[in-house]
Amino acid sequence: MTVDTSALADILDKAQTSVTDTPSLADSTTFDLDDAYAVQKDLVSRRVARGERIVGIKMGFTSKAKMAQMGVSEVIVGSITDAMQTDDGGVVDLGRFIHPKIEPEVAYRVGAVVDLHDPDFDLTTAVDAIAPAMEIIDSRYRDFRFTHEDVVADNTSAAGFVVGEWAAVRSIPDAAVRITVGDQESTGTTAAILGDPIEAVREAQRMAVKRGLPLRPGDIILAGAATAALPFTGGRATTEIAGIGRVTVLGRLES
Ligand code: OOG
Ligand code: MG
Repeated sequence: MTVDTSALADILDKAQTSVTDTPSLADSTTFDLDDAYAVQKDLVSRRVARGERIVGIKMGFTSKAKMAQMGVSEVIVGSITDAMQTDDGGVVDLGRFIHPKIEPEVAYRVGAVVDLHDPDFDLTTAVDAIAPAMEIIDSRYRDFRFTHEDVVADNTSAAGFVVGEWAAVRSIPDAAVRITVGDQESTGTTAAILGDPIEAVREAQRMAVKRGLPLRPGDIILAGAATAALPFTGGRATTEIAGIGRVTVLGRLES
């Protein structure tokens, strides 16, 4: 049976734009991973049709902390857009989200035109900058309950992000990571991200080729959270990553 991926994208798009959760699609529909990436592609193209610009990709479930928190154990990839970005130190309107969580990320920047289809090409040689970052995830699924296929279809819960100051790319295989939101905190190390976050760039290359996602000069790659995500109901969220610095965002309910 063929799956109506457009109808599934419709459900997720409405959930996002109306800020209302939806039950897991997998509860009522059988669809495989290729279908899920087709739904994601449709969903992202609706955002682009509304004027958003794709500014990079995000990796998910690159750490055991995240896999354990969400019960999904395979690396996933999604797209991030300019509308999801808040400047470092800026204010994000939490009214845009259903039940946002925030997590620490390492961001890499693509520094050159890349040929993803050249088998000898190595994306790690083409990233020119690194920065501390945070991602706001906002699963469109009720209670963040989803299958691997569900979360891929939902563009990997992508909803917001903030990137700190870019610095020349450097190796941070085991740097301390600390995120605080009000009086909550999560700590870990960048080693939790596939042993070294640069491995997430390698994985990003493999997934971008496999799923047909472009990478252009200036694009951002989020390597995936090193710690479990924290609920973000308001106040200041700050992430500090040893050796690359800190990044902050203020969450406020404005709408
Ligand atoms: C899915 C997104 C996972 C990460 O950094 O591992 C992710 C979710 O947890 O809802 O962004
Ligand atoms: Mg993330």
